[in-house]
Amino acid sequence: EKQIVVALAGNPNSGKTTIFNSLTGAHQHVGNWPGVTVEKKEGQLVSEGKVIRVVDLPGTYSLGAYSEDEAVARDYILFEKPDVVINIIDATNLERNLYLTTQLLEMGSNLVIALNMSDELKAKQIDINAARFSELLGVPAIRTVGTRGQGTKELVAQALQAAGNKNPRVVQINYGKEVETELAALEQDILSNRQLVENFAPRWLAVKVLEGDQGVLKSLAKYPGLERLLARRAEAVKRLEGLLGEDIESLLADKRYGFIGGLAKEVMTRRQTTEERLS
Ligand code: GDP
Ligand code: MG
Ligand code: K
Repeated sequence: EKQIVVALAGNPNSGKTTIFNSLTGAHQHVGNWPGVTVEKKEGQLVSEGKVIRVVDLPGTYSLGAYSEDEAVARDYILFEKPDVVINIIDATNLERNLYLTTQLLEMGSNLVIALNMSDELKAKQIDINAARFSELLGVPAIRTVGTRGQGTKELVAQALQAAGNKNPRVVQINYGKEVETELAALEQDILSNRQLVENFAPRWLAVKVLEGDQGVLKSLAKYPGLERLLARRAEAVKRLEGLLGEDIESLLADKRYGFIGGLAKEVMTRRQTTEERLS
C-alpha cells in the first residue's frame, strides 16, 4: 500500500519541530532541499497499519516569493502535493498565524489544523472554540500542546481521515464584487487551459495571478498560454485600481485581514477574571 505523506507547515516558532519530534520520535532523517541550503527534515510513523511520512517544512509567515524558505514550502505543497498538510498554529498569536492558513486554504490543500500552545492560551485566560473554528474553515482543528504531546494522536487520526478525502473543501475569501468579477474572468481563462487545471487549484491561481505574485508567476513560466493570462491580468489590475483607488496588493491584503479578524473575533473569548466578575 502507498505510504501517506503529511507535511507540517506553520510560522517560525509555532511548535512545528516539537510536534514533528513527538510524531516521529527517533525515526528521522535530516538533509537539504534540492538546490538550496534550507534544512529538510523527514520522519515516519505507523498508525492504523499505515506508514505515514512526515515532512517538516521551513517555518514561514506566508507562501509568497520573499524568501528561499517560503519558495521551498510553497513549491513542495504545489508540486509534490502531500496527501495532507498539517498547519501548526501558535494559538497565542492567532491572527498573525492565520495569514499563512488563508493561503493554504486557497491553495486547496487537504488541511488539518493544530491549535498549538493551547496551554499558554489557557494561562492567558483565553478560550478558543476549536469546534467553531473548524466549522468556519471547513477543516478539522485540534487543540494541541506540542511539548507534552497532547493532541498529537488526534492530529494523526484526522490526517489519516483527511488523506482519503480527494475533494477537500476550498474556503473562499470574498474579495468584494469588483475583484470577484475579475477573478471569475481569470478563472475562466485558467479553466480553459488543461495543463494549468491539471496542476493547480484554479481559484487560487486566479488570485495569485491577479496579485502578481512573482514567485508563482516564475513557476508558471513553462506553461503555454501564460502570456494571454498576463495580458488579462494587466487589464484587470488597471480597471480595479482605477475603480477602487488602491493598488491591487493592498486591496487583496485588506480583504484577507478582514476575513482573519472576523474569524479570530468569532472563536476567541477572554475569560473574565474573578475581580471583573465581582465588580
Ligand atoms: P518551530 O520553529 O515551529 O519548529 O517551533 P519549535 O518546535 O522549535 O518550538 C518553539 C518553542 O515553543 C520551543 O521552545 C518549544 O519547546 C515551545 N513549544 C512548542 N509547542 C508548545 C506548546 O504547545 N506549548 C508551549 N508552552 N510551548 C511549546
Ligand atoms: Mg523548527
Ligand atoms: K526549533
